[in-house]
Amino acid sequence: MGVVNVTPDSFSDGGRYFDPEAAVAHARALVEQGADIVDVGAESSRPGARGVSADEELSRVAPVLEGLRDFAVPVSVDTAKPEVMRAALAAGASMINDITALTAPGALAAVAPSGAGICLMHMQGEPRTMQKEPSYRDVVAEVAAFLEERVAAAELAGIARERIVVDPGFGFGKTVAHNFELLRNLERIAALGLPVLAGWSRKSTLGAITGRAADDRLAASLAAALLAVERGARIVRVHDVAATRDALKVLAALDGKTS
Ligand code: HH2
Repeated sequence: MGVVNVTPDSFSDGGRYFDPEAAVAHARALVEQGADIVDVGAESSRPGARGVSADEELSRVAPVLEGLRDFAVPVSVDTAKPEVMRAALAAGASMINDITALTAPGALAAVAPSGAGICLMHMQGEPRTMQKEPSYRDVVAEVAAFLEERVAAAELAGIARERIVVDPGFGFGKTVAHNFELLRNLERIAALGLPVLAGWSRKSTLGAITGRAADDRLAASLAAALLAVERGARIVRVHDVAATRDALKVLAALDGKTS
Protein backbone atom coordinates (compact mmCIF):
# COMPACT_ATOMS: atom_id res chain seq x y z
CA MET A 1 0.00 0.00 0.00
CA GLY A 2 1.57 3.25 -1.19
CA VAL A 3 0.90 6.44 0.76
CA VAL A 4 -0.42 9.57 -0.97
CA ASN A 5 -0.65 12.41 1.55
CA VAL A 6 -2.74 15.31 0.19
CA THR A 7 -1.78 17.43 3.17
CA PRO A 8 0.33 20.49 3.91
CA ASP A 9 1.60 19.01 7.20
CA SER A 10 2.21 15.24 7.11
CA PHE A 11 5.24 14.30 9.16
CA SER A 12 7.48 13.05 6.37
CA ASP A 13 6.17 14.50 3.10
CA GLY A 14 3.78 17.29 4.10
CA GLY A 15 3.18 19.72 1.23
CA ARG A 16 4.82 17.67 -1.51
CA TYR A 17 1.56 16.29 -2.91
CA PHE A 18 -0.88 18.90 -1.62
CA ASP A 19 -1.67 19.97 -5.16
CA PRO A 20 -4.22 17.45 -6.59
CA GLU A 21 -2.28 17.03 -9.82
CA ALA A 22 0.89 16.26 -7.91
CA ALA A 23 -1.04 13.78 -5.75
CA VAL A 24 -2.50 11.98 -8.78
CA ALA A 25 0.92 11.86 -10.46
CA HIS A 26 2.43 10.48 -7.26
CA ALA A 27 -0.27 7.77 -7.05
CA ARG A 28 0.51 6.77 -10.64
CA ALA A 29 4.24 6.66 -9.88
CA LEU A 30 3.63 4.46 -6.83
CA VAL A 31 1.68 1.98 -8.96
CA GLU A 32 4.48 1.93 -11.52
CA GLN A 33 6.82 1.11 -8.64
CA GLY A 34 4.63 -1.84 -7.70
CA ALA A 35 1.97 -0.63 -5.25
CA ASP A 36 -1.10 -2.90 -5.15
CA ILE A 37 -3.22 -0.29 -3.33
CA VAL A 38 -2.83 3.47 -2.94
CA ASP A 39 -3.97 5.11 0.30
CA VAL A 40 -5.06 8.73 -0.11
CA GLY A 41 -5.13 10.79 3.08
CA ALA A 42 -6.06 14.44 3.48
CA GLU A 43 -5.69 14.92 7.23
CA SER A 44 -2.39 14.43 9.00
CA SER A 45 -2.49 12.16 12.04
CA ARG A 46 1.07 12.90 13.14
CA PRO A 47 1.48 13.32 16.90
CA GLY A 48 0.21 16.76 17.87
CA ALA A 49 -1.73 17.29 14.63
CA ARG A 50 -4.94 19.28 14.81
CA GLY A 51 -7.84 17.97 12.80
CA VAL A 52 -9.33 19.61 9.74
CA SER A 53 -13.06 20.02 9.03
CA ALA A 54 -14.93 17.48 6.89
CA ASP A 55 -15.42 20.18 4.23
CA GLU A 56 -11.70 20.91 4.09
CA GLU A 57 -10.79 17.22 4.02
CA LEU A 58 -13.28 16.56 1.22
CA SER A 59 -12.10 19.50 -0.84
CA ARG A 60 -8.60 17.97 -0.70
CA VAL A 61 -9.63 14.37 -1.42
CA ALA A 62 -12.33 14.85 -4.08
CA PRO A 63 -10.17 16.13 -6.95
CA VAL A 64 -7.63 13.38 -6.33
CA LEU A 65 -10.33 10.68 -6.43
CA GLU A 66 -11.64 12.28 -9.59
CA GLY A 67 -8.15 12.04 -11.12
CA LEU A 68 -7.92 8.38 -10.06
CA ARG A 69 -11.27 7.23 -11.47
CA ASP A 70 -10.76 3.92 -13.32
CA PHE A 71 -7.34 3.66 -11.70
CA ALA A 72 -5.34 0.45 -12.19
CA VAL A 73 -5.37 -0.53 -8.49
CA PRO A 74 -7.82 -0.15 -5.62
CA VAL A 75 -7.86 3.30 -4.02
CA SER A 76 -8.13 3.48 -0.23
CA VAL A 77 -9.09 6.69 1.57
CA ASP A 78 -7.54 7.37 4.98
CA THR A 79 -10.28 9.11 6.94
CA ALA A 80 -12.13 8.95 10.26
CA LYS A 81 -15.11 11.08 9.19
CA PRO A 82 -18.39 9.46 8.04
CA GLU A 83 -19.15 12.35 5.63
CA VAL A 84 -15.79 11.89 3.95
CA MET A 85 -16.22 8.10 3.89
CA ARG A 86 -19.60 8.38 2.15
CA ALA A 87 -18.35 10.87 -0.43
CA ALA A 88 -15.16 8.89 -1.06
CA LEU A 89 -17.09 5.66 -1.61
CA ALA A 90 -19.50 7.43 -3.97
CA ALA A 91 -16.48 8.76 -5.87
CA GLY A 92 -15.10 5.26 -6.44
CA ALA A 93 -12.88 4.47 -3.43
CA SER A 94 -12.56 0.70 -2.90
CA MET A 95 -11.45 0.85 0.71
CA ILE A 96 -11.66 3.06 3.80
CA ASN A 97 -8.65 3.18 6.12
CA ASP A 98 -9.84 4.47 9.48
CA ILE A 99 -7.29 5.12 12.23
CA THR A 100 -10.25 5.31 14.64
CA ALA A 101 -11.67 1.89 13.60
CA LEU A 102 -15.16 3.18 12.69
CA THR A 103 -15.81 4.52 16.20
CA ALA A 104 -17.17 7.91 15.06
CA PRO A 105 -20.97 8.10 15.28
CA GLY A 106 -22.34 7.06 11.90
CA ALA A 107 -19.07 5.59 10.61
CA LEU A 108 -20.20 1.94 10.64
CA ALA A 109 -23.36 2.88 8.75
CA ALA A 110 -21.38 4.96 6.25
CA VAL A 111 -19.22 2.01 5.24
CA ALA A 112 -21.56 -0.99 5.66
CA PRO A 113 -23.76 -0.66 2.54
CA SER A 114 -20.86 -0.01 0.17
CA GLY A 115 -19.21 -3.41 -0.13
CA ALA A 116 -15.83 -1.65 0.16
CA GLY A 117 -12.85 -2.89 2.17
CA ILE A 118 -12.17 -1.40 5.60
CA CYS A 119 -9.01 -1.16 7.68
CA LEU A 120 -9.72 -1.02 11.43
CA MET A 121 -6.74 0.44 13.32
CA HIS A 122 -5.96 0.66 17.03
CA MET A 123 -5.02 4.00 18.55
CA GLN A 124 -4.79 5.00 22.19
CA GLY A 125 -6.13 8.54 22.64
CA GLU A 126 -6.21 10.96 19.70
CA PRO A 127 -3.43 12.36 17.50
CA ARG A 128 -3.28 15.73 19.32
CA THR A 129 -2.30 14.09 22.62
CA MET A 130 -1.61 10.39 21.94
CA GLN A 131 2.16 10.48 22.49
CA LYS A 132 1.96 12.31 25.86
CA GLU A 133 1.89 9.25 28.13
CA PRO A 134 0.86 6.07 26.36
CA SER A 135 0.26 3.37 28.93
CA TYR A 136 -0.91 -0.25 28.84
CA ARG A 137 -1.01 -3.15 31.25
CA ASP A 138 -0.44 -5.56 28.36
CA VAL A 139 -0.18 -3.78 25.03
CA VAL A 140 -0.54 -6.87 22.84
CA ALA A 141 -3.58 -8.23 24.69
CA GLU A 142 -5.25 -4.80 24.80
CA VAL A 143 -4.70 -4.06 21.11
CA ALA A 144 -5.92 -7.54 20.13
CA ALA A 145 -9.03 -7.20 22.34
CA PHE A 146 -9.82 -3.77 20.91
CA LEU A 147 -9.50 -5.00 17.33
CA GLU A 148 -11.62 -8.05 18.10
CA GLU A 149 -14.34 -5.79 19.55
CA ARG A 150 -14.25 -3.50 16.51
CA VAL A 151 -14.41 -6.44 14.10
CA ALA A 152 -17.48 -7.72 16.00
CA ALA A 153 -19.08 -4.23 15.83
CA ALA A 154 -18.37 -4.06 12.09
CA GLU A 155 -19.84 -7.51 11.48
CA LEU A 156 -22.92 -6.60 13.52
CA ALA A 157 -23.34 -3.52 11.32
CA GLY A 158 -23.37 -5.73 8.23
CA ILE A 159 -19.71 -5.58 7.18
CA ALA A 160 -18.64 -9.09 6.14
CA ARG A 161 -15.34 -10.39 7.55
CA GLU A 162 -13.97 -10.71 4.00
CA ARG A 163 -14.00 -6.91 3.79
CA ILE A 164 -11.97 -6.32 6.97
CA VAL A 165 -8.26 -5.70 7.56
CA VAL A 166 -6.84 -5.03 11.05
CA ASP A 167 -3.89 -2.84 12.06
CA PRO A 168 -2.25 -2.55 15.51
CA GLY A 169 -1.50 1.12 14.78
CA PHE A 170 2.26 1.41 15.21
CA GLY A 171 3.09 4.85 16.62
CA PHE A 172 -0.49 5.72 17.57
CA GLY A 173 -0.44 6.18 21.35
CA LYS A 174 2.54 3.85 21.79
CA THR A 175 6.08 4.20 23.11
CA VAL A 176 9.09 2.74 21.29
CA ALA A 177 8.89 -0.28 23.62
CA HIS A 178 5.15 -0.74 22.94
CA ASN A 179 5.74 -0.66 19.17
CA PHE A 180 8.42 -3.33 19.39
CA GLU A 181 6.41 -5.50 21.75
CA LEU A 182 3.59 -5.38 19.19
CA LEU A 183 5.97 -6.14 16.32
CA ARG A 184 7.50 -9.06 18.22
CA ASN A 185 4.01 -10.46 18.84
CA LEU A 186 2.36 -9.53 15.56
CA GLU A 187 1.37 -13.17 15.09
CA ARG A 188 -1.09 -12.70 17.96
CA ILE A 189 -2.80 -9.96 15.94
CA ALA A 190 -2.71 -12.17 12.83
CA ALA A 191 -4.33 -14.90 14.95
CA LEU A 192 -7.55 -12.85 14.81
CA GLY A 193 -7.84 -14.53 11.40
CA LEU A 194 -7.91 -11.35 9.30
CA PRO A 195 -5.26 -9.76 7.08
CA VAL A 196 -2.94 -7.52 9.12
CA LEU A 197 -1.77 -4.13 7.84
CA ALA A 198 1.46 -2.70 9.30
CA GLY A 199 2.54 0.93 9.02
CA TRP A 200 6.14 1.51 10.08
CA SER A 201 7.26 3.70 7.20
CA ARG A 202 9.53 6.56 8.36
CA LYS A 203 7.89 6.62 11.81
CA SER A 204 9.44 8.37 14.78
CA THR A 205 10.13 5.09 16.59
CA LEU A 206 12.59 4.37 13.77
CA GLY A 207 14.03 7.84 14.32
CA ALA A 208 14.37 7.09 18.02
CA ILE A 209 16.44 3.94 17.45
CA THR A 210 18.55 5.21 14.51
CA GLY A 211 18.86 8.90 15.39
CA ARG A 212 17.76 9.78 11.85
CA ALA A 213 15.32 12.39 10.53
CA ALA A 214 12.06 11.34 8.82
CA ASP A 215 13.44 11.62 5.28
CA ASP A 216 16.47 9.50 6.19
CA ARG A 217 14.69 6.44 7.59
CA LEU A 218 14.43 4.31 4.45
CA ALA A 219 16.77 1.54 5.60
CA ALA A 220 15.06 1.32 8.98
CA SER A 221 11.62 1.36 7.31
CA LEU A 222 12.60 -1.54 5.03
CA ALA A 223 13.87 -3.55 7.97
CA ALA A 224 10.64 -2.94 9.89
CA ALA A 225 8.48 -3.81 6.87
CA LEU A 226 10.31 -7.12 6.43
CA LEU A 227 10.07 -7.99 10.10
CA ALA A 228 6.34 -7.22 10.02
CA VAL A 229 5.71 -9.38 6.94
CA GLU A 230 7.76 -12.22 8.47
CA ARG A 231 5.48 -12.02 11.51
CA GLY A 232 2.26 -12.18 9.54
CA ALA A 233 1.53 -8.72 8.06
CA ARG A 234 -0.18 -9.05 4.68
CA ILE A 235 -0.17 -5.36 3.74
CA VAL A 236 2.58 -2.85 4.46
CA ARG A 237 1.68 0.86 4.26
CA VAL A 238 4.78 2.61 2.90
CA HIS A 239 6.04 5.83 1.35
CA ASP A 240 8.91 4.13 -0.53
CA VAL A 241 7.22 1.55 -2.73
CA ALA A 242 10.04 0.59 -5.12
CA ALA A 243 12.53 -0.09 -2.35
CA THR A 244 9.96 -1.98 -0.27
CA ARG A 245 9.09 -4.13 -3.28
CA ASP A 246 12.75 -5.10 -3.67
CA ALA A 247 13.08 -5.89 0.02
CA LEU A 248 9.95 -8.05 -0.08
CA LYS A 249 11.29 -9.89 -3.12
CA VAL A 250 14.26 -10.99 -1.03
CA LEU A 251 11.90 -12.32 1.62
CA ALA A 252 9.75 -14.05 -1.00
CA ALA A 253 12.85 -15.67 -2.51
CA LEU A 254 13.45 -17.36 0.84
CA ASP A 255 10.19 -19.20 0.24
CA GLY A 256 11.33 -20.18 -3.24
CA LYS A 257 9.34 -17.43 -4.97
CA THR A 258 11.73 -15.73 -7.36
CA SER A 259 9.44 -14.05 -9.90
N1 HH2 B 1 -0.04 5.70 9.75
C1 HH2 B 1 -0.25 6.96 9.35
C2 HH2 B 1 -1.45 7.32 8.75
N2 HH2 B 1 -2.43 6.41 8.52
N3 HH2 B 1 -3.19 4.19 8.66
C3 HH2 B 1 -3.01 2.91 9.04
N4 HH2 B 1 -3.96 1.99 8.83
N5 HH2 B 1 -1.85 2.51 9.67
C4 HH2 B 1 -0.84 3.39 9.92
O1 HH2 B 1 0.18 2.96 10.53
C5 HH2 B 1 -1.01 4.75 9.53
C6 HH2 B 1 -2.23 5.12 8.91
C7 HH2 B 1 0.81 7.99 9.55
O2 HH2 B 1 1.63 8.14 8.44
P1 HH2 B 1 1.51 9.31 7.32
O3 HH2 B 1 0.21 9.18 6.58
O4 HH2 B 1 2.71 9.29 6.45
O5 HH2 B 1 1.58 10.66 8.11
P2 HH2 B 1 0.51 11.74 8.50
O6 HH2 B 1 -0.48 11.08 9.41
O7 HH2 B 1 1.32 12.83 9.18
O8 HH2 B 1 -0.16 12.22 7.24
